[in-house]
Amino acid sequence: MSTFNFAFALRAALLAAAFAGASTAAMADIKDYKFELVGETIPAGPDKVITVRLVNARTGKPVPDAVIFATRLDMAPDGMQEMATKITPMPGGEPGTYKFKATFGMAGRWQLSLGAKVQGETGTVESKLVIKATP
Ligand SMILES: [Cu+2]
Repeated sequence: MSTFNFAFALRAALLAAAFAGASTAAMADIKDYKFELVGETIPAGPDKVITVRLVNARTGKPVPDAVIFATRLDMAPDGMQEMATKITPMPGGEPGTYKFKATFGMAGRWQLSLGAKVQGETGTVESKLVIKATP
C-alpha cells in the first residue's frame, strides 16, 4: 500500500466512524423522552405550582427548551373527567423543568395531560401524569 493509499484509507475509516456516531445520535426516538412529576402530591387550593421534568430516558438527562403545547388538568382518575381546571404555564425553573399554575378545587387525583415538541426530534412527546391533591 502506498503512503497515499494508506492516508486515504485512514481518512475514509475516520469519516465512516464519525458518520456512524452521528447517525446513532440522530436516531434518538421521540419515545425516549418522558415527563416526570417533581413531587407527587400538592395541597388542594388556588394557585398551586406544578413542576414537571422532561427527561431523555436513554441518557437520564433533562431536556431544556421543549415547546409544551397541549395541557389539560382534570379529575379523570377519580371518575370526574368533566372536572377540569385551567392550567397556566409559568416561567422559571431549572433547565429541563417546566412549571404550571393551577387551582385544585378539590382533593383527590388529578390527571395532567402534556404534549411537547423536542428540538431536533420529529413527533410529539405525549404524557399523562397523576397528581394527588391532598386535603
Ligand atoms: Cu372532583
